[in-house]
Amino acid sequence: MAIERTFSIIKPDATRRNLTGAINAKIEGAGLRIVGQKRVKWAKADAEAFYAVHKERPFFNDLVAFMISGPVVVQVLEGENAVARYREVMGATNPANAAAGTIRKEFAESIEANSVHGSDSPENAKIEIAQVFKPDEIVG
Ligand code: RTP
Ligand code: MG
Repeated sequence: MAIERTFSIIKPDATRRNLTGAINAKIEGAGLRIVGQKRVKWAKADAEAFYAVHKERPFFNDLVAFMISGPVVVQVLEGENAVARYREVMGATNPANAAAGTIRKEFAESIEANSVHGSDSPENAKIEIAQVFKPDEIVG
């Protein structure tokens, strides 16, 4: 099995409640290595660019407002099958549907304020990582 990378965001609802460490413990406990990490405050243009794929969705404006409401922690995670593995660790988008033990089941407040983002494919992971990290900010 090839070592893969995925892109993660710890969202403003989680940084506000001081959950960065608890979420990182879940990530590391699942065998994923945090090979890049920085805490940033996104500008509106950053959030709009990142979520451009959702531009036509009814929740787009609310989502952008939420993502700039506080700091986020952006991360690169590395491990076997990292993209799918992290999606499992995160749980379903809506915490009401998330499995026991997942980040969203334990920590998410709502379908929007759902604590974390994770890339949905290896191709998108590469694009998202390149959007947010310089190569020398990732140390594998
Ligand atoms: P993510 O991209 O953040 O990992 O989450 P996801 O794939 O599970 O969800 P996606 O469908 O890509 O939606 C992106 C984010 O938009 C917010 N959302 N709000 N109000 C709503 O109905 C709604 N639906 C989605 C969530 O923050 C979701 O993670
Ligand atoms: Mg998504």
